[in-house]
Amino acid sequence: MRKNRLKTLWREGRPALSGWLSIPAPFSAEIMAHQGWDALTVDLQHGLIDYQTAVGMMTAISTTETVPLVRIPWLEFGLIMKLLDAGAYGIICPMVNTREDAENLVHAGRYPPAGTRSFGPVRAAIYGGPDYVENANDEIVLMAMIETEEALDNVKEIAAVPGLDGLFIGPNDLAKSLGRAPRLDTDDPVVAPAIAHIIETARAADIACGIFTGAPDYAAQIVRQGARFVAISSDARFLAASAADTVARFREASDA
Ligand code: 3PY
Ligand code: MG
Repeated sequence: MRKNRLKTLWREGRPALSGWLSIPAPFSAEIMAHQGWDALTVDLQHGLIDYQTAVGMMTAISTTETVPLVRIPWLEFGLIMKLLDAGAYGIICPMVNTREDAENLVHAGRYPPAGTRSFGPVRAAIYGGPDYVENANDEIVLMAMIETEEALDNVKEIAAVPGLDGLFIGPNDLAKSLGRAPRLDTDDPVVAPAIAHIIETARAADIACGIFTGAPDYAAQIVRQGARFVAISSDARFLAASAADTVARFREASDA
């Protein structure tokens, strides 16, 4: 089976860098896949992407060595199965609040005896290789999002669930849940220590910790703090920022 580069990086103690895809298009996914990210996360929660488009986007990503990941909309067994069958090499699951939620994520994402994933890797075996089914439980990455006060209270129990590869912090939802303003790359006196606590809890449980960030400087800082998976910005944000900058520079130059 094709190796999961995230697992290789983590074994070597190195961080993995993910891009984030919100635009529902295989071509924009292909452009992003050719920019050198370790992984790309297809966002089916807040991105504008449905299942069929996600399949085309993962096919586009697989023109490169970039690892295709998906964030699912919610903890839903059927959709996890279908996205893994379509070749996702990792699942990021929002709103994992309890040990039971994390156990359900593992059940959905692993073949028996570790879980209850149903057999049928239609595209996954083409992307991953003919020995996909024998090795999928070892290569597929499952990450639980910690983004509520309840999850924060239960984070040690969640991190201890066998078969879970990592935690992924949603800083906006976490801030909202803690009664603070949602913000990326935050230095909020309540949220920043909570983020540090989650990273430390993952480290103590010997699993990876990731976080969604807005900019490379903060992402590098949070890696120095111990994070092993950082997503930076998104395709839609890059497009908007670059277009806005070009328009502004033209206006400035033509007015001068
Ligand atoms: C959050 O900030 O809540 C997220 O889910 C980021 O992806
Ligand atoms: Mg969130």
